[in-house]
Amino acid sequence: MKTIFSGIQPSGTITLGNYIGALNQFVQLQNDYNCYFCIVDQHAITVPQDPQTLRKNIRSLAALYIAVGIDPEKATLFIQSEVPAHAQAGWLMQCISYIGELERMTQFKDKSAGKEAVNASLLTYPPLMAADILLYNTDLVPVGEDQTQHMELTRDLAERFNKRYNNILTIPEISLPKVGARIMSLQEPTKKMSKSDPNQKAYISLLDEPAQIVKKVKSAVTDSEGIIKYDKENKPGVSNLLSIYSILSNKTIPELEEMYTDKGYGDFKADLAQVVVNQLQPIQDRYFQLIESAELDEILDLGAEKANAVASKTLKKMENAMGLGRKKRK
Ligand code: ATP
Ligand code: LTN
Repeated sequence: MKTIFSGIQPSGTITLGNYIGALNQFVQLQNDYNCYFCIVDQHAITVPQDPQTLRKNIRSLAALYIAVGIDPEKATLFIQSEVPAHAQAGWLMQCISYIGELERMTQFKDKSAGKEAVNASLLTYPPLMAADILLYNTDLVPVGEDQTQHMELTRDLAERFNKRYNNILTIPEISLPKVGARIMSLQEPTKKMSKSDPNQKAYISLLDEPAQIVKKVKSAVTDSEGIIKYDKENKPGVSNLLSIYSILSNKTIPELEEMYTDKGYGDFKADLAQVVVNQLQPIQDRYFQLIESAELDEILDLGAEKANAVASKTLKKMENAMGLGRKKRK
């Protein structure tokens, strides 16, 4: 069975974009692959985080993974900082990375732009991501479009390691979702929906209450044409809403266009809001059962244990190949 690894940062409450672009794929994939899903808290601290909020977000993300349908019997769910091999292998990966290639990453350029003091970890974020993936002999990494460049670097680092030391690392492939790889902001539909957007009206979080969802969908930016038609270029707002509607309702976009030929944006948005509320209701119910439960801790303890067993083995192999420490006496 092939292996999948993916991670989400606990940098806020996950959005409908994360759900459609990432989590929803994870739920499908867990049936056919040996899956590792990680809460990458060490990546989250590459930008300032309030410690109490971070703790809350880590637990909340864990509960949401389960609430959307990740089955801990099928997939291994764990917190990155609870498996020490990640930081250790991250260091090894840094030792074979060049500053030049790290400075070329667009995420580094975006996140460091205009800042006076830039954390070194923002630069060394990709070698840690490479370590996450390579520790599990991963074949496939399901992510959204924005992670393509990091994935190319991960493959380069693995190939470099294999050439320089020993052929021990599996070279992973990226897997992009066929639909919904990029859900757009409700307020600026030419920009990606993002959980760290300062404008809360720009995204729907998986934990928004029904009244908030109705309000956010109602105030989503559209256009003055009043026609419900998919046209990404000229009608980015309506097209984004149609994509969300289509993915959540299993109706095709032409079917939806047909359904709303004689109706206006008001009816369309009211129905869409209801579809979102209905989709999120069972997720939220499950979330609130889990969030304070001992069951969640058991899942995460077991996940860390399973991840640790695999990751520490690969780490040992890497250290041996690089000549670190001492050779064990027989
Ligand atoms: P942040 O705002 O903190 O940068 P984010 O919302 O962009 O976070 P990440 O934690 O970086 O989310 O990403 C988690 C996963 O969700 C990744 O695989 C990413 O590619 C995917 N993803 C994020 N935003 C979207 C979106 N708008 N549409 C589709 N997929 C997305
Ligand atoms: N960089 C990713 C999060 C991430 C990740 C990973 C994704 C960290 N390590 C390993 C896949 C595999 C992001 O910002 N979405």
